Amino acid sequence: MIANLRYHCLVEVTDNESTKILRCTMRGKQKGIVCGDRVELTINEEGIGVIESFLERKNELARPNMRGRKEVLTANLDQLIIVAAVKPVFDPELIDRYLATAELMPTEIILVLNKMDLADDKTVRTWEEFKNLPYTCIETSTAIAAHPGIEELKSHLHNKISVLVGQSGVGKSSILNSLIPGQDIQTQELSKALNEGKHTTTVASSYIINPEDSLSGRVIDSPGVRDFAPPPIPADDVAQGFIDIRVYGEACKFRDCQHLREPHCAVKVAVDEGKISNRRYKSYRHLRDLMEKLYRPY
Ligand SMILES: Nc1nc2c(ncn2[C@@H]2O[C@H](COP(=O)(O)OP(=O)(O)OP(=O)(O)O)[C@@H](O)[C@H]2O)c(=O)[nH]1
Ligand SMILES: [Mg+2]
Ligand SMILES: [Zn+2]
Repeated sequence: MIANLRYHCLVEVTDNESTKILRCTMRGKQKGIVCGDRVELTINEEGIGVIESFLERKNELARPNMRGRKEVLTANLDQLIIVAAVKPVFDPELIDRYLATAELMPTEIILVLNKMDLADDKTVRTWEEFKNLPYTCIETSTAIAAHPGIEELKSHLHNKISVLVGQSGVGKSSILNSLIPGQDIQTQELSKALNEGKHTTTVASSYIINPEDSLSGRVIDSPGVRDFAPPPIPADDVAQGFIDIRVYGEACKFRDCQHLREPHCAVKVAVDEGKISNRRYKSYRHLRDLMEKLYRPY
């Protein structure tokens, strides 16, 4: 499924080696399908597809909705490309939340710092902390003609379904335009978008990097967010989403240590010694607090 446009959706259909995009209607239960879903459909007399069902999902990218329930954004992903930038604002805690979500799905992760042409020292220092984590980190700029970092990013997309996520205005759609020249995906000047308080990309849509090369990979562009969190989970599971806390936590005295006030906590020691950044530890505490409020075990 390429995109759910609310009243209909676009589905990529392949038969006998040829691939086309079919406009389909959904009924009742199928309204919940999301970009990345695999669907079964029939074609009616007018040549319009009707979604009959969707197949079981390998994984889901989800977040809490306004009522604190799980809302699925996209499905069946191999990789999350978490995009950050100095403008509109560099928000490392948001990156931590995407990282935790990806670790818990689980899925592979790439971190991108876009708008390197604008980067300042403070942002670069915090970015260095992320580079100390065991993730692929790529620095890009779509504003510089040579598009630094884009070829490197492309080399990680082969044969995978990846999704671009991050704050509104960090340049997700611009990155996709650099990856697939000629697609002309809509992007918007920040001042305009922010003044009108709206996001340029409004629905998640999937693109093939190179239609001639079936192994080139696919990338889903998704609408930007202001705020993000993993879907509701027990607070005690949050540590699993922080790879540094998870690794140091193996040496804690208590197997179920939550790294809060327990004695002989290896995570607290690692934070004191600067091996885990204090900022990451704070993100962990905040996300735990949030999940304590959101998660209802029924
Ligand atoms: N200086 C600079 N500006 C950039 C860069 N990449 C993108 N921009 C600009 O940032 C603005 C927002 O880019 P978009 O690609 O629309 O951002 P987005 O993340 O897709 O935003 P949403 O669709 O709202 O989530 C546009 O004006 C782009 O031209 C970059 O590397 N450097
Ligand atoms: Mg966009
Ligand atoms: Zn501990």
